[in-house]
Amino acid sequence: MVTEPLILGEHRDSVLTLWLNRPSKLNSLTDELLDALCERLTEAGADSTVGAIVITGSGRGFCAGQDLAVAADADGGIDVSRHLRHHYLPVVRCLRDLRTPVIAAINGVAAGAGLSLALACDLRVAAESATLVNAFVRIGLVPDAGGSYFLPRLIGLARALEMAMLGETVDSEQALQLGLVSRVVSDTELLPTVHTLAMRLARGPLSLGLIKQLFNQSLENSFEQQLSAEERAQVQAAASADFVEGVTAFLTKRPAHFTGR
Ligand code: LHQ
Repeated sequence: MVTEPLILGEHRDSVLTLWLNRPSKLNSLTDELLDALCERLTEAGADSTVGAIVITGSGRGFCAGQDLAVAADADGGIDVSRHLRHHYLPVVRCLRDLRTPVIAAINGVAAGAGLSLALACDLRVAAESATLVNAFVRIGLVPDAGGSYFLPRLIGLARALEMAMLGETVDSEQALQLGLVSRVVSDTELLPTVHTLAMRLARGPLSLGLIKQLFNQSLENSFEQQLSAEERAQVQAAASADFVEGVTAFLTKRPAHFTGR
């Protein structure tokens, strides 16, 4: 029997699009799928021809979180720590640590750890028909895979607690209002729109990676620590060929052509 790859990929225009690919189970997560995703992300981070990454889902769902039917281990129990430490956390850390920008193209339902995965990305664009569910509480769990970290930081404690404690389905319009996603587009326009956005990022300057790092650090840092971090990042940015190009382009009134160096 030919088995479908758990992750499908397309590398075009300096953009790597990755599809979580278990459509009959709404792309729910298995250890194997998470490991395959981690491998693709790590490879992409080391590939200078990949300027931006898009994560989306095959079929009608984005990702329904852990596959609850296969979570049980050989002895019938669920070793949650093992799943988290060895399979989920490497993916979430990778998404955060990558200099390459990552966009979640939320094409359908994002639930449980599937929502956490989307929250760990740098930008989120939703299709009109997409829904977001902090489903953990519905099955007696707590948000994991970074979900309890990202959600209050993205939408504030009060809204995050409501979403996590009630586990209600949030539609794309509500998600936009909450700030969970930054754009909503029609279902058919989702991938073309996100591809264009990703191409823009892929053609961006070296400072994009520094901006990602800086803003993520800012959530932990004091004001003084952040001022120092800004200075360090700016020194690096100002030493880049892209800065020279940006200033030259501005002064000669032409568009800048960045090379990511
Ligand atoms: C699924 C799933 C799924 C298996 C849909 N599993 N089959 C936990 C444990 C260990 C370590 C790490 O972390 C975690 C954290 C987690 O992520 S816990 C899981 C959190 N996710 C959920 O609780 C979501 C469960 N799914 C749902 O509530 C619904 O399926 C949603 C609201 C996502 C979508 O509803 P519908 O659009 O009505 O679709 P459906 O329910 O009919 O699902 C379609 C198929 O996908 C169906 O299979 P079938 O063979 O009957 O057609 C579902 O059983 C399957 N599926 N989610 N998480």
